[in-house]
Amino acid sequence: MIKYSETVVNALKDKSPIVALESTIISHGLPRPRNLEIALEVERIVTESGATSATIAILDGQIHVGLEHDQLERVASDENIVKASIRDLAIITSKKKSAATTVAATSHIAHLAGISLFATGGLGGVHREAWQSWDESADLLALANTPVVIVCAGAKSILDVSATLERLETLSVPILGYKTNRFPGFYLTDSGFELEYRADSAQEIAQIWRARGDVATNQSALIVANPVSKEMEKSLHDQLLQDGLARAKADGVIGKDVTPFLLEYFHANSKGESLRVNIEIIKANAALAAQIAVAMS
Ligand code: PSU
Ligand code: MN
Repeated sequence: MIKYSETVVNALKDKSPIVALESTIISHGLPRPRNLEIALEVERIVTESGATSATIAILDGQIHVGLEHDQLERVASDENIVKASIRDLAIITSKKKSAATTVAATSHIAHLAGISLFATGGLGGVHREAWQSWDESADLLALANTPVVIVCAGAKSILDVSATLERLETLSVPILGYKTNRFPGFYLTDSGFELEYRADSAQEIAQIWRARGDVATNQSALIVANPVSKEMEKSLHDQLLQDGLARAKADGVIGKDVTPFLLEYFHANSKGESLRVNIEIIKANAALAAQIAVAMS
């Protein structure tokens, strides 16, 4: 059911470290044509850090774990590629369509493939005014049900971060700040919320991962929250967020279009700042995920 790239097949055979990477960030989270360059660079960082990269996407109904260059190029350049979450997987494969996978769908497939490390940018979560819209990312439920270590820069700041943290607590999803006790805010180093626990090395994270099995709490994800080192200017961030949310409301943007719309709004209006930060985030997360994968193997 899954088609593995040659390098991923070999890494699985050798039981050597592998890092899964998502594709929605490429197709719906970063502007073309820079997205391809960035995706390649992120894969290179994983390799240089001693692990094998496995970018996950669906092409013509086939689930791919590890993409060849031309396949990655398709994901990056095809304007009609859809964003697929877990509920879409069987529909996309049956209809032989192509799709980029979200955090939820990517972690689901990574787990199916026997890969336990996953690097992304920012998690999905509870949207602002969710009490009216009921808009909660499927990433949350996936995190509760999928045993992968997910390295991210916290939840996207476009979200209701407080509500997202409450939901993660309810869903029993553990969070470790990497060298920090503050929950990162994606574009911002600090979302304004504290984390109870931190880890200061890849070895410590690997040890906590193993300890979960001993107490039978290894059915969920383990979130490693890695803050961006040079954040976006706070006043610019807050202004764009306010304007972007107002624009989304005025334009009637709903459902799975909300997140791509807001990310695109930031990219179009921040004079390159949101892109700079987003690139830094995914590169740093890929490198850290590879270090943890090495420590775990
Ligand atoms: N993080 C990024 N860029 C992105 C996303 C995350 O830096 O584009 C994507 C992920 O695929 C995540 C999705 O799963 O946004 C969340 O979408 P929604 O809020 O519709 O669940
Ligand atoms: Mn949603």
